[in-house]
Amino acid sequence: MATKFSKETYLYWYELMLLLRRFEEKAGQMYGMQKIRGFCHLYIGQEAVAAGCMTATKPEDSFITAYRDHGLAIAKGVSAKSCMAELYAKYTGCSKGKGGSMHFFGKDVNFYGGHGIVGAQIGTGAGLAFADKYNDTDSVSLTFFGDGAARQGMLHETFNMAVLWKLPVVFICENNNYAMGTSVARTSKVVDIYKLADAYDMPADSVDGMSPEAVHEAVARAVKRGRDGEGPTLLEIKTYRYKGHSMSDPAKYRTKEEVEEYKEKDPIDYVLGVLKKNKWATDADIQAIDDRVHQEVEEAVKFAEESPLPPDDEMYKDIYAEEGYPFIVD
Ligand SMILES: Cc1ncc(C[n+]2csc(CCOP(=O)(O)OP(=O)(O)O)c2C)c(N)n1
Repeated sequence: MATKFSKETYLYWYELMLLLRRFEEKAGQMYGMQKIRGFCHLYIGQEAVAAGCMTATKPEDSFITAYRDHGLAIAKGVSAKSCMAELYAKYTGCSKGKGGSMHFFGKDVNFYGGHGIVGAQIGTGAGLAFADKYNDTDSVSLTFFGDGAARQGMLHETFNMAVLWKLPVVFICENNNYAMGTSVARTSKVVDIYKLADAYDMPADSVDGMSPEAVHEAVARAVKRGRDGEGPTLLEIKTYRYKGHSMSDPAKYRTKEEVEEYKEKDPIDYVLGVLKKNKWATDADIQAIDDRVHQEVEEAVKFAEESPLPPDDEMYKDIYAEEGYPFIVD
């Protein structure tokens, strides 16, 4: 079987996507047991986006996304342990237990969140790219958002400035067909989101988000434009979430057949098929990967269970960047 990528790349994709899937399945299970509370938006089904973006970028490149952030955070290198602890609101979490599911963060690995206001991170992502350009680094900002966020004013203002200033940013719309229960077609007459770039004279592409290969190729092209000083690109990556919008979504706005149709194209099954057809992994090799992933997730749960809650005085920390602000003296 002819493949575009190496054995090592497919093995990496398989293990990464399996880790994201198993982490989230476990998170869903723990949510059902009320170990995890509050908001929780699962990424299951969208893993090929994270996989393709990882192999097409360098560790120095930054990622910033919305609240459906577990997959991208773990892919970028925020540990499964600190992510699970964050879901449990524990002090050892990646945001000290104060952010929860929607606010994962890992500055040391250039993961800049985790944002709950739909569309807000689009401007911040362009800001990261501005900093890269200003500091004359070689890095690019990957700024992710959903199809619902594509209808926000923030996107349009940011696209305009990013093109004008030739910022090294790749705007990635993870189009999973729905914004909560609202389909793309119900939010605008323009259903091909990549076409929004035309208004700003920005290059754009529509990408198969169930294929890590297609994601890698499109992101690599866009990242190269950013590094070469040619400015931003918009990628509309067509993907699908198998689960509801959040944990409390009966998903009545779509049919079971539609969900099954996408599961047929599951990226983890696909990559496993490539590994098997090329005899790049024996059953024992696959089992070893599955065991490793299982162990990492189990250790993450144990770590979260055994970690302490944040101390009370933590409530007043990390609110303002400047010590003592807003300088109220009594
Ligand atoms: C400014 C703003 N308006 C509304 C909401 C409520 N809200 C939370 S998620 C969501 C849907 C966004 O969907 P999309 O951008 O497609 O992302 P997806 O959930 O598909 O990943 C909405 C409207 C919000 N958080 N922020």
